[in-house]
Amino acid sequence: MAPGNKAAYDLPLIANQFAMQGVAAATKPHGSGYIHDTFHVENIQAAHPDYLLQRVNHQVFKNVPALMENIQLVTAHLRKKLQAIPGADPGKEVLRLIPLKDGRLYYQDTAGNYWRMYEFLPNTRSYDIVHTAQQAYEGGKAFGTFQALLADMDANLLHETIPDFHNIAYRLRLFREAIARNPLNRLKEVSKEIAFVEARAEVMASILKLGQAGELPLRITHNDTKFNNVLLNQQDEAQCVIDLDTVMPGYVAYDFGDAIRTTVNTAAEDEKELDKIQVNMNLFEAFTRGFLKETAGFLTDTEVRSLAMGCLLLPFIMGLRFLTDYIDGDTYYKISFPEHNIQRSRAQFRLVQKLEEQYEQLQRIIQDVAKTRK
Ligand code: GN1
Ligand code: MG
Repeated sequence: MAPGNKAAYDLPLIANQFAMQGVAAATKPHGSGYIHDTFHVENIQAAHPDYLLQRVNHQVFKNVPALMENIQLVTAHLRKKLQAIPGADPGKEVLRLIPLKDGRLYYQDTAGNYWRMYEFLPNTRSYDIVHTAQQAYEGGKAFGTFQALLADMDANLLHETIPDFHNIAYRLRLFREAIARNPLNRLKEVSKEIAFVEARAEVMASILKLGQAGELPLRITHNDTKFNNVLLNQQDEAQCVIDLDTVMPGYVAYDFGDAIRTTVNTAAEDEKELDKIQVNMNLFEAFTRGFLKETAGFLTDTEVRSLAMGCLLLPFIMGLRFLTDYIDGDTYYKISFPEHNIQRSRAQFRLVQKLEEQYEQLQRIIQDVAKTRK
């Protein structure tokens, strides 16, 4: 059965393994993630919260126990930090894992699927496309705060849930291996995209090189800062950063760049009509203001200078991964139609081009905002 199809699983039985309060009424598919299957569990008893039940994709996250340990550690750290901030509300601002009745962090069903549960955060919403400067600013603040709150966490405690996740040299190697295999004979359709990648392979390695040379500190980063991974409240104020699966050591430009990729794009991540893809510079400035408000105090000058490059690298790396998956026969991302991955890739590469045209401007805005914040 298709993943995401709720008929595929005995959801009431699975939900019942967890130490949830109240009584599960109904479950329905939730969200727009490309990796896991997520269900909203409604509670019959209004006094108790709703829940999110997730089937973890263990093809992608090969060590689920390690992944769950990370999430436990990160949420505990965030909760502790928020408790010390006057006015903060840890109950709303950090994800809460619901353990099994026996205390373990995940349930494994008879088919070998891994399941976990979170408390559902009511009256929140996420945006696949950002519309207002306020939303962008709040998103920047949320991811900046996330970065700041984790700055004193011991990175050695964390497992690397997907090694080399944003390592461009690794991604290029997988891409070239897929080209050599060409299992579905799709290369002939993607020659332009391959040329696009090769023309930029060198320059896109600049953040990695700076890091390897010791000029960029490794920090604990989120690594999946798609804008829809921050929940805003009804007033469009940032409330909670979600999707903590890839929290691990990384460079700050990765988080900034992935968030910008999904904030400034006037069209969908997988837009078919490429001319609809434009860069909204007002949203860029607003996100940057929010992000640097929380982080400029501790980022190094080299890190601040690397942020603009992150804005090119992250859409490039996503386009590259979509393209690789297309060549490989769509084994990684969920797709809704056969050309979905190549359409996603083309949309991301168009966004790279648009951001390249604005590079000087991005850099100038970042520098101006950083100056007023330091
Ligand atoms: C995946 O599952 P989701 O949608 O949060 C992917 C990210 C990509 C994103 C592209 C573990 O995230 O790296 O940026 O799709 N996550 C993983 O939209 O590969
Ligand atoms: Mg994710």
